Amino acid sequence: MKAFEVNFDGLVGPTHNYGGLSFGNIASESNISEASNPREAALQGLKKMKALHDRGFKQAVLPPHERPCIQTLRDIGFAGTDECVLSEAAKHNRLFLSLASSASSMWTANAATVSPSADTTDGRVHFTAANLNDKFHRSIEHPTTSRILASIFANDKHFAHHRALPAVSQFGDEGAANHTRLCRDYGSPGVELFVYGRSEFSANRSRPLKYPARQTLEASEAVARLHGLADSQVVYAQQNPKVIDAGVFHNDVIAVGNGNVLFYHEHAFLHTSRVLREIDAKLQQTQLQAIQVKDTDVTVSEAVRSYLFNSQLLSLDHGKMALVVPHECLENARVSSYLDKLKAAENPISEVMVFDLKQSMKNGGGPACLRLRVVLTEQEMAAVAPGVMMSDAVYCALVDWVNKHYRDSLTLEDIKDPKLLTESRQALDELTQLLGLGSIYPFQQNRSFDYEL
Ligand code: SUG
Repeated sequence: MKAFEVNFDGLVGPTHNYGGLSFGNIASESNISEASNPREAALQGLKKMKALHDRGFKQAVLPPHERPCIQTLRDIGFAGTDECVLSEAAKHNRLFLSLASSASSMWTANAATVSPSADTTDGRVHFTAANLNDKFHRSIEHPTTSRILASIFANDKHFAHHRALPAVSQFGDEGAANHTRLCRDYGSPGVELFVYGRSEFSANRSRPLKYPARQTLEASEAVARLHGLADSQVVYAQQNPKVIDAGVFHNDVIAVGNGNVLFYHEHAFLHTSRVLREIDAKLQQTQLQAIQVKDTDVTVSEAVRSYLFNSQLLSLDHGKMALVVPHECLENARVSSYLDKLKAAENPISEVMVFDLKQSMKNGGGPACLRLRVVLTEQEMAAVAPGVMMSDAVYCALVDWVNKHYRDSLTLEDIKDPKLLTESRQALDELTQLLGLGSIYPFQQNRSFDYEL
């Protein structure tokens, strides 16, 4: 069956800001409280989507979440009108306001884990929203994520939605940031590689010492079970605890896969040769092409600063691939010269595409973080809500919408202002109409949603 990879990029929200909330994510911690530019952030993301759409890649958009999330502040005891909740929370502890206001839903690689229909026992595309349990500001995303995914992929015949895993650290799940699919072509059964940082219930005690390992083996196994993946199609690999301690908070900061290619740093995994052998043995009708980057070419710290591996690896014609990297990769001479070498060498990567995503990078999110990959057949694609698919018209409408509603400078002080809440809600309400999504935000129904599938 012919299938395509569709990249669903997160649209940056009108309250994009730098909260410094992600311990273990060096960029997030370093840019705390710096003024952000939400308009520029959204336009940078849209420019990448449009450029990839223009090149013939299938591109779609996921809407941002409402921030500040008033419901979160109500959940921790602030009451009264929305304006009251906002000002009381800010007065009590600015951190609460910051936690309820993070830009983090824009990194849709963390929205969910997705298994294509070619891999699942019931022949449907399976989605499990990520509980993002390691960080409070991210743990509040999954109810809205689930509503958004359910409204875009609203067809039981083709799509199965699972609620997020239990909200405890033992089942910490970071979604597609720790999951890669390798295959001969998108429509044939693939191998799903789940990368975890620690195990809670097994005898394996290796884990990082400084920073948290967000993804557990138990969460990865639970997602594979929910999606109906056969053992013969799944590989579990442990992230090297030392790289987590060096700032690799998600596996997609140190490795990326596409088709039969795995592009990774030599220190990315524990027991690397065993992992590669298992992937290769489980791949059907093709062989794994492993492209290993040596520490002597690019160190882990250079990889973390440049986000070389937080790239999108996209299939071109004739088995070739393009690597979509952030501009930071050109700013580091060694990474830049490695990329020249990579293009010239004997391997499928023949092109490097560079994008300016600085507003996202300052929070630790590169090109790969900004997109959720969904492999779909033609029939499945026809069942997707059409308004979210990128087109020239959708791009123009979204750019106009951003220019109309977004500010060009924002700090936490501005987020306290109830005027911004009203402004953002107006913008998001208009957006759901523009994308044809119906009511996905609590404020649109004037009540809080209790999430139910
Ligand atoms: O979870 N940053 C995100 C970045 C996510 C990147 N995604 C992937 N690697 N797939 C995180 O650490 C920072 C928000 C703040 O500090 O305001 C933040 O949540």
